[in-house]
Amino acid sequence: MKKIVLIMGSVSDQEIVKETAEVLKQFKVPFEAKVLSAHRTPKELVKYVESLSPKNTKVIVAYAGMAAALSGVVAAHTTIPVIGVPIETKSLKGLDSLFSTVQMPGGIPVACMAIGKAGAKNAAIFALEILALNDAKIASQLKKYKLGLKTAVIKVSKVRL
Ligand code: RP5
Repeated sequence: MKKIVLIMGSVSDQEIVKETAEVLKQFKVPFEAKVLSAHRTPKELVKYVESLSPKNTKVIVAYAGMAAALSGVVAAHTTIPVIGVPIETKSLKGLDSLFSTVQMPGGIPVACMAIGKAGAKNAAIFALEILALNDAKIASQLKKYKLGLKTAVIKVSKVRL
């Protein structure tokens, strides 16, 4: 079983999930991705989440749109940290997904990221930051990554208008 597991509510979420996958590939950290829905395959979802052991899997990232119950249901069935990524929707621009993901009752936390691509990218970084607590190689990769972000801003900091 991989250290990071990505669960999306629908195959239609995969373009956003790819944003997480790209970062994890860049860091050469293996992951497993699954499509399982809180509403359409509830029993299969719970069976899968309960099969994950905290000894092996350190972070779960869940992606869902609309009445996005996925991350909450995942968190209800495990003690592995759960990161939620709200998927942007046509009707409510992802506010529906955001509120469904972020407004968890006390005791069942979900670390909710931003809506859409930025959230998916940050889910990867946040998951890596969790792994880095016990992995010096990932910690050093993250340091370099953040230094790269800083350098990119400094390069363009003198703007002639
Ligand atoms: C959610 O409903 C999924 O996570 C997806 O974002 C949304 C729409 O799913 P599809 O109708 O495209 O399968 O459960």
